[in-house]
Amino acid sequence: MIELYTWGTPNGRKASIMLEEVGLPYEVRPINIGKGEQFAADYVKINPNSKIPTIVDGDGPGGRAISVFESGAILIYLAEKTGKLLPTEPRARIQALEWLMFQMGGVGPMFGQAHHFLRQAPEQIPYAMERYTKEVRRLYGVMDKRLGAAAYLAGDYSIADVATYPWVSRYEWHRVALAEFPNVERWFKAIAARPAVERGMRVPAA
Ligand SMILES: N[C@@H](CCC(=O)N[C@@H](CS)C(=O)NCC(=O)O)C(=O)O
Repeated sequence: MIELYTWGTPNGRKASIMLEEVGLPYEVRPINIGKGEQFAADYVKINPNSKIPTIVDGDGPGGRAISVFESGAILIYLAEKTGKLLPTEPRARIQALEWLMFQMGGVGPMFGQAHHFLRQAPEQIPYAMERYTKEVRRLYGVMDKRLGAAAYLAGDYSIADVATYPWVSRYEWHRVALAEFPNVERWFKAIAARPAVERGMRVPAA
C-alpha cells in the first residue's frame, strides 16, 4: 500500500491523479499546510523540504519501503514502477521529461508566484503582479503552440500532462481565459474528462 501525504493543491493533485491513472491502491494522509503540519518533525523526515506531496511505498525497490518527495520525482517513480505514462523509447522518453521539467521549473513556480501576488500578498504590488501575470501568459503561449502541433505535451498523454493539468485548472486564479489559448483549452477539456483525473482532483476529500 502506498501512503500519499498531500493537501488540496496543484502539486498534491499531480500525485493523486497519477495514483488514480496507474491504478495503484493508496491511502491519503492529509497534511494541512494551512496549519503548518508540513513542519512536523516526523513529516520532515520524509520531506526535508517541508512541502506536500510525499509518498511512502511499502513495496519499494528490493521489496523495502521507500519515501519519495518532490512531485516530479513521485511521477517518475510511479511511472517506472508501473510502466505507465513515461515511454521507454529514448526519444519519446526525453520528450516527456522535457515537458515535465518545463512544468516543474516554469509552470509550477511562475503560476505559484502569480497566485501569491494576485490573491494572497498583504499588499498589492503592481510590479510583481505584472511580472508574473506576463510570465504566465508567455508560458500559456508556449503550451498553446506545442498543443497546436501535438495532442498532448509530449505527443501521447504522459506524466508531463499529469503535472501540468492541475496548475492550468487554476486558470481563474491567474486570470487567464482559456478561450484565448484554444489548443490549451482543447487539451484541458480532454484531460478533465478522464475519470482518473476527476477522482484525483477530489483528493483529499473535503
Ligand atoms: N517542488 C515541490 C513544490 C511543492 C510545494 O510547493 N507544495 C506546496 C503546496 S502546492 C506546499 O507544500 N506549501 C507549503 C509551504 O510552502 O509551507 C514539488 O513539486 O513537490
